[in-house]
This record gives sequence, structure tokens and C-alpha cells, in this order.
Amino acid sequence: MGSLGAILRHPSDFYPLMKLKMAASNAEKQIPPQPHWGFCYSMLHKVSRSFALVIQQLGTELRDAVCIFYLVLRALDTVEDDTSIPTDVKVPILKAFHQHVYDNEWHFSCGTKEYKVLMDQFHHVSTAFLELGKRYQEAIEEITKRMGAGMAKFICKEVETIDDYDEYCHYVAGLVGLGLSKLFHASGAEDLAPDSLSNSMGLFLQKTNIIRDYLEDINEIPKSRMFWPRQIWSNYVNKLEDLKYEENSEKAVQCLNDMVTNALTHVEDCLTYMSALRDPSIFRFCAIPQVMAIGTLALCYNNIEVFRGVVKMRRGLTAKIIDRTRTMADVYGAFYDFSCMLKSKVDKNDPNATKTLSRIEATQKSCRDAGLRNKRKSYILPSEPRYSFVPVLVLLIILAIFLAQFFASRSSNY
Ligand code: IN0
Repeated sequence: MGSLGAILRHPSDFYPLMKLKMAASNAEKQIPPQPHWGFCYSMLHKVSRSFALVIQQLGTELRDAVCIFYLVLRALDTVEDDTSIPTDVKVPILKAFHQHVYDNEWHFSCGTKEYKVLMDQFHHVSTAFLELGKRYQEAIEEITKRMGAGMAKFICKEVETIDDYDEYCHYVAGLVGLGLSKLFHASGAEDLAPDSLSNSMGLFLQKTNIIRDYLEDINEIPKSRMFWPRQIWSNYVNKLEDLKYEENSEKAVQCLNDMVTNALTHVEDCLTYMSALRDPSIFRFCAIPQVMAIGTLALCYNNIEVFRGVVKMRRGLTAKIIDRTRTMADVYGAFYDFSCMLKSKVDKNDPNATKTLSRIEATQKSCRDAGLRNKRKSYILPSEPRYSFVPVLVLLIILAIFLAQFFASRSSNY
């Protein structure tokens, strides 16, 4: 749960946080009894926290398929990320991963902590995969094959140009969008979305992660991971790692703002994709990560802390987003709010200010034109007077001390 300090500063976080906590403990009670499904759902909760709750509210058949898809992708990611595996061992595993999912005797030990458990006991994931419907299996196989090949390509290649950046993000996240759209269609609940829109959904999420995780990736041991494209950072510094040094703070923030402006190009496609969804649980599943992403970009923009430590949305705001993202009106409202926050942070002297403002204004226009924003509470403006909870608490404490002293003095008088 959020820290006490954060709750006192944002008292309206309390109720959504409690709701999230209760949903999490209910979900834990619903872990299926069969060992392979039990393993998959407990693993899902370990590796994805709040996102697992959103997966869990999908219809049963689709939920199982998405759970397996998520774990297969996490396993593929674990192989890609493990710097201790020599390239000549790693590349063939990535390329053949789509075949390994059919073989419940296959496993490859790598990764750390819960990811090591996932890899060591991958047979549970394969067993569950083999119980999915044929159309789900085929969608997962096709995407795993394309993603593995794409990851293998980028093992030996750096992200130089913006096209490389879009291509890398396509392999690791855009393809997830294509795969999910196939799974939604296979479930019979949705029409098949155009590939370019599905791709943008993934790119918007992945670019946000890459921006937010700059410091973690650059400080990775034994070797830095670098996803920011040279075509962008070379306009500001000579080496990507120079962005983290204090003497380059001004350039670092300008570069960060350039990266955020690049990510904003996908917003329009994401709104179009989400507005075509019909099933309420699929809608929530897609919309919650997108709202979190625009919120994270608003938080990161012009924020030097990205180069100093972890910049993350407070837990209470995440809980509010999960609680309040139900309809397209909620999404337009949230995108509008976070665009206003972004706009208020743009400095006229930033080299990309005009470009950034025009993208923000395009987003605001889409949200206004839809005419759907409801009378919801804002995420960025305090929805209740800030002073409501804290002074009441202080007053209660003073009253308690006063009463305690009063009774103590009375008893000493007798
Ligand atoms: C995801 C995506 C995801 C969800 C819904 C629709 C999508 C459409 C296109 C592409 C991806 C889509 O969402 C998750 C969200 C997530 O895991 N959140 C984490 C928070 C965090 O900070 O890690 C959580 O713990 O709650 C996501 O980030 N990815 C993902 C992976 C697999 C699937 Cl099936 C869906 C990862 C990525 C790289 C962005 C695709």
C-alpha cells in the first residue's frame, strides 16, 4: 500500500488503495487448483502486480490465453535480458522459442529471482499452453516467432536511428499489440484491429518504459543497456551515459523532452484503437496501461529526477486509475488532464517546445472533439480541499493530549 505520508498528502487515495488491496487478496484466493494453472496464475501475480488484476477480470477463455501469452513473453524477455548467456547460445534459443512452447520437457535455466523460477518450471507454462484453443495457440506461436527473430537481430545491433528505435519497439511491444488483437478477435468479442493501430499501442507503452528506465538501464551490470536512439541523444551529448552527470543537466532535460515528444506521436492511434473496443473488460485491460503511460510521461517531462533515481507514479494514483478507468469518456478525461499537466511544464526556451506543444494540443483536440469527457474528478487537480484530512487528524491528536493531561491532573488531585 502507499506510504502513510503519501496518504496524508493525498487522502482521496485511501479508498482506491483499500479497494485495490482487497481485489488483490480476492484474486489470490482464486488461484486455480490444477498445478500447472496454479503455477501460471501465481507467477503472473509475482511478475506483474496490479496488471495481473486487470488480466484476471477478462472472460475465462481469453484470460487463460492472455496469462500464458504474458508468461511466454516474460520468459523470452528473461533470455534476452540475461547478459551472462553467450550470444551464440542466446540467439538460437530466441529464434526457436516458438517451438519450445509446444514441448513441455524443454527448459533453460537463466534469469534471477521469480524469473529463474519461471524459467526452471517452464513446463507448467507449456502444459497450460497446450490446453488453449488452437486459434489462441497459433496467435501466440506466430508472435513469439516474430519477436524472437527481432530480438536476435538487435542482440548484435545498436539503436542508432529513430527508425531503429521504432523497429526495436515493434519487436518487443508492437508485436504484443498485434498478438493481443488476434487473441481478442479469436475470443469472438472484438473485430480484428488494424496492425498499425495495435503496433502503436505497444510502442506508446514501451517508449514510456524506455524513457522512465534510463538510469536503471544505463547502470545495468555488467553492461549498460541502451535503447535511446543516437539520432536523438547525439544532439545533446557525446555519449548516452553523459546525460546522468550533473554538469549536463540542462542538455539532459532537453533530450528527455525530445524523447517524450517522440512518444507523443502515438497518442492519436492509441485513442482510435481504444475507441473501437466493445467489450468492457477488454477495454479496461487495454486502457489502464495507456492511462498509466500518459501519466508517467507527464511526470517525467522536464524532470531531472529521471537521471537521478526512480520516477514512478505514486501507488495511490495507480489505484485511482485502476478504479476510475471504465469507459472511453474516462480515457479522454485522463488524457486531457495529463496533457494539461504536460502543457504547464513546457518551457518556451526548450528547443522542441513548439513541436511538443503542437502534439499536446492535437491530443487535447481529440479529447475535446470526442465530446465525451464526463464530469469526472481530475487526476491532477486536488479533488478535495487538501486541508480536509490532515488538520482534522492534528486536531484529534491535540484533543487527545489535552484530555490525557486533563484526566492525569484530575487523578493527581485526588
Ligand atoms: C502488455 C501490456 C499491454 C496491455 C494491454 C494492451 C496492450 C496492447 C499493446 C501492447 C501491450 C499491451 O501492458 C503491460 C502493463 C504491465 O505489465 N504493467 C506492469 C507495470 C510495470 O511498470 O511494469 C505491472 O506490473 O502492472 C506491459 O507493460 N507489457 C505487456 C506485456 C505483455 C502483455 Cl500480454 C501486455 C509490456 C510491454 C513491453 C509494454 C508490451
